[in-house]
Amino acid sequence: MNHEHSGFNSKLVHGTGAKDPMGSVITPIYQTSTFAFQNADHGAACFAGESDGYIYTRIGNPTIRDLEKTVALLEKGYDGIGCSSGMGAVTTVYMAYLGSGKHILSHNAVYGPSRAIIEGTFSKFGVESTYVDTTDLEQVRAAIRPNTALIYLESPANPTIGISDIPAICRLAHQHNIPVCVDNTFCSPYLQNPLELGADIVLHSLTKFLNGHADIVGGIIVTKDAAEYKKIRSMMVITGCNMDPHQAFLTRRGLKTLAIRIDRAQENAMKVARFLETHPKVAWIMYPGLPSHPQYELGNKLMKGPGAMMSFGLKGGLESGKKLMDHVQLCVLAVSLGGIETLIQHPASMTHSKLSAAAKKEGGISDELVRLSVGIEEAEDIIADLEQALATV
Ligand code: LCS
Repeated sequence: MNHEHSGFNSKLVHGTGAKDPMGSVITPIYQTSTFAFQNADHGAACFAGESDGYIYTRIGNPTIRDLEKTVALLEKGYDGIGCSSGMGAVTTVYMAYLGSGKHILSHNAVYGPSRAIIEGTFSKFGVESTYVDTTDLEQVRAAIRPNTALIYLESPANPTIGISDIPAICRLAHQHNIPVCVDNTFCSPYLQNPLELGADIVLHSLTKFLNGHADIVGGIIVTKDAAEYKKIRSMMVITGCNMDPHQAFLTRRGLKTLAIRIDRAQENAMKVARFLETHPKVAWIMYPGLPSHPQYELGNKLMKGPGAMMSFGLKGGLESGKKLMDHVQLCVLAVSLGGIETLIQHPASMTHSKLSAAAKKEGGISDELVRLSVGIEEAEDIIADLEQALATV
């Protein structure tokens, strides 16, 4: 059965509905680097794109294809491209659209390495860049240049949780024939579909919500149309940013419970956010489910739920934040996010530490900012843990 018109959970469980030739209910791990051709003509036809047979795992593999097609279905896109990691996906998109003399326009609070690789590496090959606060449409409008070749958004952004007006930015970009790519890692396709909101490309760090169990690193790109797909896929293949079949198998398994995990985690997150908002030691909090979030209305329009990510600052700044992080017992002091366990970390000294002091300042990645990824434990236990750790501050 084709699941194009099935509900979200049915798509998660059954994917494209393609049947395994051996009757295996779960798509098996095709742990092979290469595939035998039926004969010389078949081999030539596979390379010419005239047969859809498999050739070599860097180019394509049935376990990886199952994941790619399922995520494309969830993101309502043309097709998916699995990558070695989220950064593999980000870099593949950059490589496909940028080059000497071209310009990228992006948010000043994207995941640290997504900016650091542009300023530290792509700049060496003549790529220009501008980082603005894309939650302000006027800043985006003012930063577009004749050579802008890609607008790259992250919404909600890591780690400030700022929400950008994806439809308005896409309309503006398309007036200038500029493609828009959205990193949808913080939402997952369960909460937001950027392609439906007007974007041309969407990508994810699969390491986070889509796999959800903190046991793989992976990435994926989904495009709206065939031309973008071919362009990006050939870049992934030639740079060797491909997934591994075992990594794809685990991700496909984790993906089946995406919606029930997110439902549970965001229910917890709402309770944790309300607790932190009224705590006397908390100076500020950014969570899309709280009316105090500056883009609360916009978030409600673009996202089906507020998600499980939040950032906050304590009175007393960094020293207070360090005390909190050193005293949590149930929450784990670790980077990454979107897993079943609650994780706490300090972006300025951890995930975003490679950015210059100026870049951190303009992106609002202050020393006092602590980021929390709320898991699926009992909300009462998470709150009790934060409460006892806050008591030490
Ligand atoms: N995009 C976003 C929004 C991310 O948060 C990350 C990783 C990536 C891309 C890159 O994905 P990866 O290569 O790690 O699969 N974010 C991390 C974080 O906030 N803590 O640790 C990793």
